[in-house]
Amino acid sequence: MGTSAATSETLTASAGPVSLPELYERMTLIRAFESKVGELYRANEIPGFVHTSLGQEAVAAGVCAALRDDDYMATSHRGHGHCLAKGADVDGMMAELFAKGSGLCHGKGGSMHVADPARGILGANAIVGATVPLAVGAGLSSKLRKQGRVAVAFFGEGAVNQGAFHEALNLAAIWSLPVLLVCENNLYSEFSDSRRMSRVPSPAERASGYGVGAVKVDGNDVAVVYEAALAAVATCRKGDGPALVEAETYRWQGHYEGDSQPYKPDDEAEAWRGRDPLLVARKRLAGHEEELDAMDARAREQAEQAVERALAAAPPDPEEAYAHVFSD
Ligand SMILES: Cc1ncc(C[n+]2csc(CCOP(=O)(O)OP(=O)(O)O)c2C)c(N)n1
Ligand SMILES: [Mg+2]
Repeated sequence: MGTSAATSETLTASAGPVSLPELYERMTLIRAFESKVGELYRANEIPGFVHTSLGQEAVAAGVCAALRDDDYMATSHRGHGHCLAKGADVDGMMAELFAKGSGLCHGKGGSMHVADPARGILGANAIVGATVPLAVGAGLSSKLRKQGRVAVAFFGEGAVNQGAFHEALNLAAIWSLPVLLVCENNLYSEFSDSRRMSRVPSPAERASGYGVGAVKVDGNDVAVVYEAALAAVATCRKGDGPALVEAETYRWQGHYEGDSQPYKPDDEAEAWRGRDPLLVARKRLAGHEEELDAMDARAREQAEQAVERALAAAPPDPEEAYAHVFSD
């Protein structure tokens, strides 16, 4: 596991079954999907709140590529990319955001509550820090049933100041659960600079207090994230979990779509745009520009079509207001 050693050659040859072009394809799909979502939200076409992860695509793509289809994943309010990377249907996701009956949750969840149990997606969740106990519960179930499934929790650096994170991490540690904690450190928690919220600058350092191994990686380099995730998932699968990966990244947009971000220094966003995860991957894949351009075009087309289908779809049937709401 390293922070800079991987190249497209070593990745294709040795890092794992998913190639760098495939990782790029997953990132460009997330980019296209969320760019479209942002545009439509600003045009008042999408109800509720929308939090995009533009600029953070490498974390979702790199981590989820290291997972099996039946592994569990829990995500936060900023979870579109994680769900798409874990295999959620693009049309079903888009329709869900538009609150249509054809949505993955029949239009009753929306952006912050997308779930797809068939793909191990336990759900997006707006309660900061809550993904960690959810994944720990799923990891415990996998361990007791001897299923070999790993449970991943995505959360932001703001969540590591929540009690739920610490309690759940401690339980996962003493029970050696197959749980991978992925902290997307994008520097901001709502409208505040997270670097002023703790004397401990790095969320990864918190893990050592619980006897849990952690790595901090460049979260804008999908090759690096993927390698770190493969190693951490292998640790969990072997029964030596949990593990924590801190991915250093940056959210390009505000906390939610519409936030004008007066709290960010002027030059910071520009500097991070120079580290655009798609550009970082393109540099590794120099010589394959045509192929990558075609992937970008296909992703944009897929997002466009998903929007058209969502707009044409019917809202949930009022007769079904109480269906899909409670579990048995
Ligand atoms: C328990 C709880 N406390 C507060 C909030 C309000 N809130 C929503 S998002 C957020 C910040 C989250 O920051 P971070 O964990 O870094 O995630 P990011 O938004 O950067 O992805 C807060 C405080 C909440 N939703 N849940
Ligand atoms: Mg954050």
